[in-house]
Amino acid sequence: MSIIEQLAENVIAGNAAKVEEYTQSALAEGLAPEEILNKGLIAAMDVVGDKFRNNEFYVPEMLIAARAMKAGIKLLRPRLIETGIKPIGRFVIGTVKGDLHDIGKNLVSMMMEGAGFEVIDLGVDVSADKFIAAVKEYQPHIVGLSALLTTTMLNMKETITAMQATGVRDQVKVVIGGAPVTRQYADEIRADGFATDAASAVDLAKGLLPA
Ligand code: B1M
Repeated sequence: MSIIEQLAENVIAGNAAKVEEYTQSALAEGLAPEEILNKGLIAAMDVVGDKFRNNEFYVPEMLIAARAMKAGIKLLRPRLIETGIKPIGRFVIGTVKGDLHDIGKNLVSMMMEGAGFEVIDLGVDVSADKFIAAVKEYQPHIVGLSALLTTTMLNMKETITAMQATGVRDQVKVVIGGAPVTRQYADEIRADGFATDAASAVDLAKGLLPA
């Protein structure tokens, strides 16, 4: 098995220490950081996403794999910046105002990073104003809103309405998700998309990028 294949296997298995080891060996052998990222880390997270969709993996396995992937990304990041590799898109994400749940949001964030997005994670309890300021500052392609409570879900609407009022809504795509969120709600508040889990959030986001 090649180093890259071993790296991918260990991401899928969620073995962060081995992922660090193989990422370092791959760099030491002179492999391009972009190749290590695409054929090792991202390819592995694609497999993880497929396994999740097929019910072979559940949330814990996906979280562990995503953490292992992050261990590799951490080592690659400075080298990727040096080589000037471009992310496939920029994604701002946060849990909406009043809501402190971040496990699902972090999972979406990690899977997006694994798919090659540059991710700006605003954290939890993010007000509409903070989302708007982030759109102005980072000019993302997509903004992701997460909510776990039926009460805070209403702040997704408030955020989109405030984005409209300040004129930034048309600059970005807005996707929403979280346990209480439904397609009907997404349509009602005029979000551009809705995803039930982290793997489908990646597919959704990729499909919303400009051609
Ligand atoms: Co809270 N909580 N909680 N909680 N909590 C729920 C959500 C609840 C359903 C439990 C219950 O009553 N059965 C309930 C909500 C009821 C409702 O509104 N209908 C609830 C409640 C009531 C509360 C408090 C109000 C409790 C209290 O204090 N009285 C309080 C609120 C605090 C606040 O936010 N202001 C509260 C607090 C907490 C803890 C702090 C203790 C903790 C959060 C810790 C943390 O996140 N750091 C917590 C937890 C852990 C839960 C449960 C048990 C688990 C949530 C979770 O992490 N799931 C939850 C019950 C449950 O869901 N079984 C519950 C795992 C995670 C991977 O899934 O977040 O759904 P999930 O994310 C998925 C998808 O939803 C989707 O992808 C993710 C990965 O597949 N997704 C997106 C999520 N965001 C997305 C964004 C996207 C796309 C997809 O695009 C942008």
